[in-house]
Amino acid sequence: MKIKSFNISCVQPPLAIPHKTASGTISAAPLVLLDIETNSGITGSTYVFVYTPMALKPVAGLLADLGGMLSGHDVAPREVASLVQSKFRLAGNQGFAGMAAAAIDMALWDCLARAADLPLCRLLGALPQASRAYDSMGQMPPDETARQVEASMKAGYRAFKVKAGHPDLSQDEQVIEAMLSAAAGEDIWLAVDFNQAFNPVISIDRARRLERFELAWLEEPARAEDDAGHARVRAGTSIPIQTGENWWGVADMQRSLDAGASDHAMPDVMKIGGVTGWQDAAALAHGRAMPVSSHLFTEISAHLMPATPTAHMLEVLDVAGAILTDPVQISADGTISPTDQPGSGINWDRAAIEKYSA
Ligand code: SMN
Ligand code: MG
Repeated sequence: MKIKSFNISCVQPPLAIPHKTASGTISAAPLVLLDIETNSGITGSTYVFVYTPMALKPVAGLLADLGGMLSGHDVAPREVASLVQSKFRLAGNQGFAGMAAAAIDMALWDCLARAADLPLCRLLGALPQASRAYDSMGQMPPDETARQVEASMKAGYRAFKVKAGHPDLSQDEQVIEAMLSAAAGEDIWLAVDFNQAFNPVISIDRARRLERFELAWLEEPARAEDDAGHARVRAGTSIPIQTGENWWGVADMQRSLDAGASDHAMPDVMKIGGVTGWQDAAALAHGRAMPVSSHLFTEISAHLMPATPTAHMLEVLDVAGAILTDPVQISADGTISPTDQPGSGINWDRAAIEKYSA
């Protein structure tokens, strides 16, 4: 099967709830959609979430150039990944180049799964098992957060993550207390995300004040690239430390693990290098018996987690549901299953794409 052409489009569907973090607010989801047509009539599809509308054109432009370069090439994701990386060796494989490379990788794996008439998880040798999922919430006032928890619990969630890092720690404590009271009587799983907002000294002080809540993890308590800072916070609190959404490829992950930066690993399937990069990351974590949780990209992550030996939690923060015909659904037991049709769970709602075209 050979690559024939790339079809690229940019959309900005609104988020159901604007997502406020300690490092910025996201109210719409800037997505670059990629369809890779092959000479066998199979088309593989994916999207990349590029965080800011300013990234839409650069990533789409890189994909257009790469599409021309890859036309006629075999649908062999690992080989294509190393070829694309070689093209950006001098410029750098992070940022927009990394986003474009991951889009190609995910779309090629979607091609392979569709060509094999298999859900991606089965192509990777796994069964379509359900993953325990958590509802990932932005920063909201305590009462609004409580309302969200009640609504999510009705849908089936028993696990939540909230963006902490308010200017005043008491605000974080009030939000967490509101969540726990909204879930009163239920044994809920709760994690907190600082989104790189504090230096290690402040994070340690805040973490110690939050230990009474017995949180599942504290995420990004230092700058993403500050492995030593993460390790310092990890040594200063009993709360397990989570990080990884900003690892660009497994080399970043290796450095972080070598520094003892965290107890958990949370690769982002785009930034880690697509399905190919995820497989390498999953193996690295497996070697250290380190729990692996997903970041965004719920649809394809639902296929990757069953193929991840130390799979832990699946994040649900819906950025693409508005443009898909079968957005992921939480089950009554708080889990999410991969789609059981061929591919990685990406089927476009063309009318919605038109409507949200950016
Ligand atoms: C996050 C970061 C960026 C966009 C959305 C959400 C957050 C997470 O760090 O872990 O979900
Ligand atoms: Mg995070």
